[in-house]
Amino acid sequence: MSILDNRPALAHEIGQIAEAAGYLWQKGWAERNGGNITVNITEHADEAMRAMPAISQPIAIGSTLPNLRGCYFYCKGTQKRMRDLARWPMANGSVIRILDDCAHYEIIADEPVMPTSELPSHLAVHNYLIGKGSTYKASVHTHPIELVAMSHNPEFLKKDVLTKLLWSMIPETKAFAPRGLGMVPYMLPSSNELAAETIKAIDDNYDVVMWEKHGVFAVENDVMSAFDQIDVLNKSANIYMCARSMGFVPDGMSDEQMTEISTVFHLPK
Ligand code: 2HA
Ligand code: ZN
Repeated sequence: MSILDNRPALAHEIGQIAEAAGYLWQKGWAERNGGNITVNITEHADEAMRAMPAISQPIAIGSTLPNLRGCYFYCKGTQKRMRDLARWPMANGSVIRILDDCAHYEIIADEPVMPTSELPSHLAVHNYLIGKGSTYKASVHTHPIELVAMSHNPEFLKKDVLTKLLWSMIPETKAFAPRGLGMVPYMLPSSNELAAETIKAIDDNYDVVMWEKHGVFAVENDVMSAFDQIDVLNKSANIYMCARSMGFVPDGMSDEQMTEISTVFHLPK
């Protein structure tokens, strides 16, 4: 018995999460238990699902998130591996229900797998997105090698320096990661401070934010779109590093060429 039985739309959604998890592993961005994925699946919560008994005690979120009342999330499990989640999503993640106090959740399916250590950031961001009336339902945190390497250079941490550099490597990056890369200074993983700074960066009009010397956090309509934004940004980082390792500083597209892309594709920046 699985919550996915007779729920083809939900099963498809979880299948997409599993597929994305496999890509994160294949790309080398998900060592051991690295990274996490949460998706707001409230739209799939039918009456039977809402009536399902909890299979855990109520667990404190660590903050009160008023917009999450009655919401349901699929969450990767803490200490679980992306490469395992790719094959067995319901043994390496679980579905949680936010309780009416908006400060606790309970696990409802399939197994009592405790959610990701980065749950404070993920849930705080979902709370923020709902409050804004956003269509975004998915958040992905991962450790993309080239982007994390670039975050070790203080010059790249200044606002939009890295965004501009990455956009200038290949036209698609600006078209498909059109808000660029926000920056969050180094903070303790899993902390509420990291959650608050992540929201600030997303609110500053970024879909993907860099957690300095750690990884990236992306939000999008669905998990594949979140993955794609990280993928195109990291592709640019890889092109930059390839050029540097061939011994030259890449030219980059000109400001005029990048403005043209924004005009032709009606991009937000
Ligand atoms: O879930 O990546 O940031 C493991 C992590 C924590
Ligand atoms: Zn991490």
